[in-house]
Amino acid sequence: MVYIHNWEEFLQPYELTTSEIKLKLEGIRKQFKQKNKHSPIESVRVRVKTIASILEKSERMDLTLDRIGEEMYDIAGVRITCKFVEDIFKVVEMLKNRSDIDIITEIDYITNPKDSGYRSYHLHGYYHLETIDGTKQVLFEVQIRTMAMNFWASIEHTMHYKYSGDIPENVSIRLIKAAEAAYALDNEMSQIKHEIEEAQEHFKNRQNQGLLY
Ligand code: 0O2
Repeated sequence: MVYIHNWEEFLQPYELTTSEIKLKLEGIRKQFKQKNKHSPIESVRVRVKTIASILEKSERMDLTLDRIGEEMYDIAGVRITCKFVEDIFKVVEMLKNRSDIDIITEIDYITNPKDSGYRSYHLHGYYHLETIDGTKQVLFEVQIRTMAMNFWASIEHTMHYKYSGDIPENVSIRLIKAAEAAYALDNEMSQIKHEIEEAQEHFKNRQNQGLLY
């Protein structure tokens, strides 16, 4: 059992990390809006794992205190939702190119969904947190998904609690089908967006050629 003498002190870097990342990502969204451009980031939610959950996971992973900071990558969690699937990959590139973050792992559950039907893009990385004792590398996880994927994941997560992790087979099958339906909706929305953009481009070109008034 991991013993932490001062939880407030232990959790503070994670609290600061999530707050700073949220502020910065929301700043990016505002910049896109100010320029009248589509923002790949629709919303940002953050959470720091509860003490009970950290203790439960450290038991399960058989972690000692010194290894928690190195191996428990989701104490600081960031969830970014996007309107379109293609936005997810833009956000991944944006995060990889930041100088205040080092990405160490990426898991693409969009191209390779989990057996449950779960889709999302996960990144694990270190955030360079400025503290009074210098820069601290704080491990964090970011989950990037569309609004439809997020809707599905939140319902499925609730089901896990309802059935204490043992979802009946018929419900699991319906959830897998629902995940496919959500993905089909995502693809349809991307297609519609693409067609609207093409029509707008065509209209602009005709206007520039003086064919439209
Ligand atoms: P919460 O409450 O969202 O934090 P582990 O982190 O060890 O439990 P693992 O296998 O190391 O799990 O990582 P994985 O599978 O990438 O899962 C990490 C997180 O992704 C989960 O955290 C969920 O948030 C989400 N996730 C993964 N698979 C599913 C799924 O099938 N359904 C839903 N709804 N979410 C999923 P936690 O700690 O499980 O939950």
